[in-house]
Amino acid sequence: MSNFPGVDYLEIDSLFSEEELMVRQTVRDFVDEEVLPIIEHANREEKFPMHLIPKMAEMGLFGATIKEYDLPGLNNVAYGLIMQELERGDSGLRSFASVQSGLVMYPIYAYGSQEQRDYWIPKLAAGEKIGCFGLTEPDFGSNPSAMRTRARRDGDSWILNGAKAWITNGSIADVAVVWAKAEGTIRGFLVEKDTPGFHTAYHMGKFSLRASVTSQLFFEDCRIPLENVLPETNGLKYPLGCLTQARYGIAWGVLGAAMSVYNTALQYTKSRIQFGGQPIASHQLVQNKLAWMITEITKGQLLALQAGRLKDQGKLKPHHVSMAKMNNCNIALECARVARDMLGANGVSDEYPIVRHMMNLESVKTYEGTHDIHNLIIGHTVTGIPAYNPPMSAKQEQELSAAAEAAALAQK
Ligand code: TGC
Ligand code: FAD
Repeated sequence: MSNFPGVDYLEIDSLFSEEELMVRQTVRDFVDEEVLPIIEHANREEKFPMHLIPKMAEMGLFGATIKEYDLPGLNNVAYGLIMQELERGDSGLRSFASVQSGLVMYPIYAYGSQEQRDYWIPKLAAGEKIGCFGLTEPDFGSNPSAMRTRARRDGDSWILNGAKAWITNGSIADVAVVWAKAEGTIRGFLVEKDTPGFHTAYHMGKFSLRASVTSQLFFEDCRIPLENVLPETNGLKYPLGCLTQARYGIAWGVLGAAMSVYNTALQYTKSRIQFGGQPIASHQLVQNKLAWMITEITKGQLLALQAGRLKDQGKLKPHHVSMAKMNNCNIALECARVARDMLGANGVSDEYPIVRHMMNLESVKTYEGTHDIHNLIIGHTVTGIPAYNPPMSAKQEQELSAAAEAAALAQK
């Protein structure tokens, strides 16, 4: 049974059903028993704990909201609580589950053929097969519409060329859901591990999400059979639709990391004695930090919960998810930074989970749409004016083309 007391300042537990609380407790126990004892080592060694995959699958953590194929068919709040508890362990573990469920099973389930679903969903749910999702490219992250990866039709196949960057699970995946420009539109392709011309490489030297595999994907004349195209995909809204699923899970997940750092800082400051024999928690400045953290976590819980209830009612919009993802990542990272400070030198040691969460959250704030991109999405919604790509002045255009000409001359 978990020792984690939970964080519930405002009786938010009273808003969860018995089933939701039971799911949370099951994953909470799993994280305490199986994840916390090994995670600092995995983080140091830059290794994803592969041995946890069968246990997570057995618990029904992959595709947990799907009702078919004997999957749990949980509601979205229970799904969110799973993400929260996994990320209390480590963002890498939650990332694995997010990608497998939200970015691989979801597009196959929502946009795939019956054959694709029947083949992949049970295997991915059982953890027998691992998936990854390739949207970002070396030159295009926030703006995937400019992607360079191309597919051209050749008889009964498509020929795929290009590269993807920063792909979670890339080098350990059996199947990559790859987004490419395919003769005038964006389509999703299921690229299997041993496809000739498909290679992967680890992103080395990450100081964040070290217990998660991140890779580059390369496609050189990869022949993809027609039956591996996701038939319902036709435009950018299909990959963006997958992001809405995963971003929703992140909005819950990061609360778990925030709870972990808050709880660690609370316990530490109540026992750490400085000046005059009093624990540092007795000082007003320290209490101010704890009060700020628990207030932000509580607001984040309410935001995630309302998003979950709306999702279950079919009313959740992508811009709602942007607010929850953006706010909750931001407050979780700020909680980790404040908690790091409250532990003094011990805050930078992996004897405590704080610095690991802090480094992880730097990535989580960036991936699935950066903090600023989500602000722009909210800004677009409230003003009706998209500000992603403001028009250039004539002077800026001249300067840019002069710089390009100078660079071309320098290369000659
Ligand atoms: P825009 O013209 O706004 O939209 C194109 C079409 O898509 C629709 N749409 C969405 N649909 C579903 N869900 C969403 N979230 C959607 N956002 C937009 C939109 O209605 C439109 O539909 P239609 O019918 O008119 O065609 O597209 P844009 O090119 O102007 O881009 C807007 C912008 C900047 C918001 C978008 O490109 C964006 O979200 N950029 C951020 C990219 C991003 O988040 N990448 C994440 C990569 S995956 C990842 O990080 C995984 S981490 C995994 C882990 O380890 O957990
Ligand atoms: P850029 O888009 O170059 O942005 C750089 C900075 O410019 C940011 O601060 C951004 O907010 C800002 N900026 C950009 N455009 C604007 C604008 N219009 N206005 C104001 N500011 C702007 N991708 C996948 O496809 N699949 C994965 O599985 C995946 N996993 C990842 C795992 C990790 C550990 C990391 C770090 C990333 C992962 N990503 C993945 C990539 C991630 O989605 C991108 O890093 C992210 O979308 C941002 O893109 P970028 O890094 O190219 O930054």
